[in-house]
Amino acid sequence: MAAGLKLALVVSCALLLAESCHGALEVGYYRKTCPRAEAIVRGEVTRAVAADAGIGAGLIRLLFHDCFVQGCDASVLLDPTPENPQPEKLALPNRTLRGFEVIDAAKGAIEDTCPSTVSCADIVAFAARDASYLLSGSRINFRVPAGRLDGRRSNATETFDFLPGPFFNLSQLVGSFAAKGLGVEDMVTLSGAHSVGRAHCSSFIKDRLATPSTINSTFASSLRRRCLAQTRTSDDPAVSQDAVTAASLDSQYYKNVLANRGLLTSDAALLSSPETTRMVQDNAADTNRRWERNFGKAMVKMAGIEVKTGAHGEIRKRCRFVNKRLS
Ligand code: HEM
Ligand SMILES: *[C@@H]1O[C@H](CO)[C@@H](O)[C@H](O)[C@H]1NC(C)=O
Ligand SMILES: *[C@@H]1O[C@H](CO)[C@@H](O)[C@H](O)[C@H]1NC(C)=O
Ligand SMILES: *[C@@H]1O[C@H](CO)[C@@H](O)[C@H](O)[C@H]1NC(C)=O
Ligand SMILES: CC(=O)N[C@H]1CO[C@H](CO)[C@@H](O)[C@@H]1O
Repeated sequence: MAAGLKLALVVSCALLLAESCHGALEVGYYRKTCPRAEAIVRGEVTRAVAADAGIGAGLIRLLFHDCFVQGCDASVLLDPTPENPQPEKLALPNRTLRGFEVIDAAKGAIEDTCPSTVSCADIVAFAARDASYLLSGSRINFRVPAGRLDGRRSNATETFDFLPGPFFNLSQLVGSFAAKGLGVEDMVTLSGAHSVGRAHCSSFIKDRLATPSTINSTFASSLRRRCLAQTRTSDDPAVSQDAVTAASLDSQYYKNVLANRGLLTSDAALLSSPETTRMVQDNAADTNRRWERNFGKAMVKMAGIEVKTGAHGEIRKRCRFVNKRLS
C-alpha cells in the first residue's frame, strides 16, 4: 500500500475515533454474554502481580504496543507460524515485552466458561486496566469500554513504523502519538507509566549519557555503575524505571523527570519545550490525584485506537493464533 494511502487510512480512523472506531465500544459489553469475563481477568492479573509486580508493568506496556501497531486488536499476541513467520512479537521493541502468560491464562479460563465470546484484544485492555489499579494501590480506577475484535495480521516491520523509540526527541514523540489520534497532553500523561517496571541498559545507557547537561551527574554515575556491575551476569541488564518508588504507579515519574533523573532520552525530552515542561511540573506538583484520573482517561483513549469491528476481525479461540489455523 502506498505510504500516502496508509497515512490517510490511519488519519481517517483517528478522526473518527469518537464515532465508528471508538464509539462501537461499550462499558459492560460482556454483561449478558459472559458476565464473569472481567472478574476472571482481574483474578489472573491479581495473582500474577502478587507473584511479580513487574508483570503488571508488562501488561500496561502490552496495551500500548498492541494499540500503536494495527490498532488494539491483539496483533501483538500472535506467535510466529509458517504462514506468518515475522509477527510484531519478533520485532526488536518487543523483545522485552512480558505478561503473555497472564493473557493466555485469562483467555483459557474465559473460554471454559463462554467459548468464542470474549476477544483477546478486550482481555489485553482489561488486563492493563487491572494492572494499573493494582500497581497504583487502587488510586487509578477506570472503566474500559469493550467490544474489540481480534485482528488477523501482525507484521514485525510495522512496529518500527509506529512505536516511538527510546531515543526519540520531543517532535518525534509528538508525531508518533498524533499519528494515532493522541495529543501532546495524552503523550505526557501516558509517559507516567514509566513510574513502574524496568528498562534494559541497551535502551538508554549510551544515548542518555551522551548529553550530560540533561542528566543529574549523580544519577548518571549510578546508572553507569549499575549497568556495568550487572554486565557480568546478564547480556543486557535492566534497572527500575523509577528509582524512587519502583513498584508504584504514581506521579513520581514527573518529579524524576524534573530533577533530570528521567531514565530514557524520551523521558528527558519532555523538558525540551515550555508547553510539555509545564505539564510535567503540574503533574509533579499534583496532590489531588489529577494525574491518576487523567491517566485512566488517556488509557481509555489509547485503548480505542483503530478498533476493528464487523468483517475486519474475529474472536480468537487462542490468543497466540488466528482462528483459521485451528480449523
Ligand atoms: C512516549 C513514548 C514511549 C517510549 C519511547 C517508550 C519506551 C520504552 C522503553 C524503551 C522501555 C524499556 C523496555 C525494556 O528495556 O525492558 C519501556 C518500558 C515501559 N513502558 Fe514505555 N515507552 C513509551 C510510552 C509508553 C506508554 C504510552 C506506556 C503505557 C501507557 C508505556 C509503558 C511502559 C511500561 C509499563 C514499561 C515497563 C515494562 C516492563 O517493566 O516490562 N510506555 N518503554
Ligand atoms: C510487512 O510490512 C512490510 C512494510 O509495510 C511489507 O513490506 C511486508 O510485505 C509485510 N509483510 C507481510 C508478511 O505482510
Ligand atoms: C528530532 O529528530 C528528527 C529526526 O532525527 C530531526 O529531523 C529533528 O530536527 C529533531 N528535532 C529537534 C527539535 O531536535
Ligand atoms: C543531583 O542529585 C543529587 C541528589 O542525589 C543532588 O544533591 C545534586 O545537587 C544534583 N545535581 C545537580 C547538578 O542538580
Ligand atoms: C516475547 C517474544 O516473542 N520475544 C521475541 C522478540 O524478538 C526476538 C528476536 O528479535 C525473539 O528472539 C524473542 O523471542
